[in-house]
Amino acid sequence: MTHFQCGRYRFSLAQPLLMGIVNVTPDSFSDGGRYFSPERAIEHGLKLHEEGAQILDIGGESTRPGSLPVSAEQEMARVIPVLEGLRGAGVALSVDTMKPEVMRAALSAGADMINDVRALEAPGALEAVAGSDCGLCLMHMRGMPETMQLAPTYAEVVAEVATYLHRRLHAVQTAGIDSARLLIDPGFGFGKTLAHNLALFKNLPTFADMAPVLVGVSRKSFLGALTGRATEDRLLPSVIAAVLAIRRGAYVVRVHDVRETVEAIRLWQELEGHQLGVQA
Ligand code: 9MG
Repeated sequence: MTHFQCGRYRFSLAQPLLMGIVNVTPDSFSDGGRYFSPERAIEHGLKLHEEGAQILDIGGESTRPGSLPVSAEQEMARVIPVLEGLRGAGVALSVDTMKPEVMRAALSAGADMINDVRALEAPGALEAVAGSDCGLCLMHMRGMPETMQLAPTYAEVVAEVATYLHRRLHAVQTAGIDSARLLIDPGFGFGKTLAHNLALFKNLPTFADMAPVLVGVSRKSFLGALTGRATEDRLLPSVIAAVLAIRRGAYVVRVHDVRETVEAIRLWQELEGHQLGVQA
């Protein structure tokens, strides 16, 4: 495979991509709900695009540990105006949702990609996306956001996550979806302890051998556990982790701080002459 098919866009797999986070939730994880109004979210998305994001990930339901679900209507009311406002901006638009109704509405409003932390497991999700050419991210999550961090356990985390993602890739391809549309994601922080996250990070090349990989570690609590830094003070750990993820084979990094991450990736590529997928 040479490219990632993502709605109106066809991205080469030869260079990593930056996905900028546009949360449209009142309690959102690390930006304190600062972009909750559609106008502010659109402005923020335009800024992230100018800074170098090739994809914007718009989310109307928090997936932070302990968060409660919202209705499909509420989620659509948050996401669709932002999607419409950014549609002409020349950037690929992803919608972060687990709900088939929201997927359908988002695709009708022009979304290029669906980022599903449930890997299209909800009844009707596969059917909602099958007829389009949108990009898809299939993420591993153990449990659901409300309870996933209570006591996550695995006998062998890397093998279990890899087996799950293999199964989901198979199910999605069996439904007739072209593999050029698919990304996989081990789901850092989604039902994982610090030790699980570290094992998954170390083994990113295993996942990169299966399909192009998306990694989301930006400002996450496991970076706080490793550095002692509070959420608002995790820029440096987030940027370093993004560069290391790419170095270990990640294709897309999902980040809050696009400008700094772009700079760090460029510097790393200049200094080491590394291309995508090359490890130490
Ligand atoms: C929505 N969301 C929050 N964190 C994420 C992550 O790590 N990966 C993906 N695909 N989505 C995420």
